[in-house]
Amino acid sequence: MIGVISRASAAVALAAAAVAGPVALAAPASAHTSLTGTAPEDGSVVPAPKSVVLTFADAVILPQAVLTDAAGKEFGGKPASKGKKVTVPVRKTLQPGLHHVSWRAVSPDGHPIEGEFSFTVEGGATQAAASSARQEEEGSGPWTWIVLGVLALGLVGGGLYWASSRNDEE
Ligand SMILES: [Cu+2]
Repeated sequence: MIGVISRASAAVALAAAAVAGPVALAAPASAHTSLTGTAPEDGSVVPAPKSVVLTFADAVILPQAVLTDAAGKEFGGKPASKGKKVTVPVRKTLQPGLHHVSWRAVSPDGHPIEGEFSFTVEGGATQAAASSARQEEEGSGPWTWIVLGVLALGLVGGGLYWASSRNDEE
C-alpha cells in the first residue's frame, strides 16, 4: 500500500517537474518562493498588453517591476499584489517591438528573489523582423558549425596534400 502511494506521488512529482520544467529544477527543495508564470509569457509575441502579470508559487512581499522597451524607456506603473499575483499596469500603449521586464520581490521566507523576461509586441514590420530573426537563430544552429568545420578540414587536408606532393617532387 505504501509502495503504491509513494509510486503515485513520485509520478505526480515527475509530472509536476515536467510541467514546471527548469523553474522547478532551479528551485531548491524547501526554500524561497519562485515565479511560476508571466503574462505575456517569456519570449512570446503578443498584442500590446494593458498590464503585465507575474504569478508566484506563494504571495510575495514588496514586489517591484520595471517594464522597458528596447530603447530603455519605462512603461510600467506601480505593481499591485493580490494573492500570488503581481500586476504591473502599463501606463502607455506599448509600440511594436521587444519589451523587457525586470522584477524583484521578497519571498515569504524573507529571501529576496528576482528575475527578468521579455516579450515582443506584435505589429507590422517589427513582427516580421522578430520572426525572421528567430528563424535565423534557429538556422545558425549546429549545421553552420558543421559546414564551417568541414570547410576548415578541407582546407587543412588540401594544404597537407599540396605540401606532401611538393615534398614528393623534391
Ligand atoms: Cu529562501
